[in-house]
Amino acid sequence: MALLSILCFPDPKLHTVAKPVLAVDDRIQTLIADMLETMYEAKGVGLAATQVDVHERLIVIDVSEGRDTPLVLINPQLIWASPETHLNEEGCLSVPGIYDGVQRHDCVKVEALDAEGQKRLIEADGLLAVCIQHEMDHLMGKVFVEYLSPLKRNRIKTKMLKAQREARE
Ligand code: K1U
Ligand code: ZN
Repeated sequence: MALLSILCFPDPKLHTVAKPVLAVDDRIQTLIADMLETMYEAKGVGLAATQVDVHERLIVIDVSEGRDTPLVLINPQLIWASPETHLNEEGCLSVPGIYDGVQRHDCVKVEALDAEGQKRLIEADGLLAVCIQHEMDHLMGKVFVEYLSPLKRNRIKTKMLKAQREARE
């Protein structure tokens, strides 16, 4: 297994729209293992392939207390979203240290392939529903800060660029 580098906002590669996974083969199994290791090491609850510069529709999630219940979604399709929404505090491993409120559907139903290539229906609420919506946005090239006002987004962009410049010095 290997730790992967996570792209940081405002890297333009985060805006790439991911293509479907064509086959759940050894390459994808290795990518799943590496993404899970990277997500656990970064203490995240989710990670989209986009964030590790792989532009294919693959997400890993683990919202369990014990950090021992990984969920793998390949080629996820949103098939239903509740009309009820809530403002949820979100973070992002690609925008470290920034947390803000995003309006999300309370419940979602998603169809996807699992790590074995089997079709599954996932019915989610709570943090899992929020995380699935956040990760599916990544696959569409959308970062959560794009839901914030232009003023907030620009402040975050300036802060991130400064932190990246200082880290290089
Ligand atoms: O996609 C990512 O960057 C991972 C992201 C997923 C996410 C968390 C919370 C709401 C929406 C999406 C994170 O893991 S952020 C950091 C985190 O560990 C966390 C944040 C809030 C609650 C629980 C964990
Ligand atoms: Zn994110």
